[in-house]
Amino acid sequence: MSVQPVEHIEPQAAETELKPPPLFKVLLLNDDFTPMDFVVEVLQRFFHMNTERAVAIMLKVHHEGMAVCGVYPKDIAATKVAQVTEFARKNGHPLACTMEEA
Ligand code: NFA
Repeated sequence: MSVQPVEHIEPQAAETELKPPPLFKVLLLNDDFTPMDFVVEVLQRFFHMNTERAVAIMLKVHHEGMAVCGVYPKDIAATKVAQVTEFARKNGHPLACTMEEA
């Protein structure tokens, strides 16, 4: 097998240039009904936070209306949103989880 000498490789055309994949913020939104303890459990279970950090993020959502739980590539962010939403609904809570480009 031969290796192409680097000086013979054309510079990439503008249209084919590789861009880093976009990242997405996963957000939790406040509501008046979801128990605080449940939100803390969500942050520990799906975002791998310790209790201290999970309580701090839960309180940020409670007081400020929303907070970022994590930043991920698009498919992983979408999976987190789906998992959190399913877990909340199965437990009878209206907790809202969304994503937006970082
Ligand atoms: N605001 C909710 C309550 O007082 C707690 C909550 C925090 C809900 C973060 C959703 C997100 N029970």
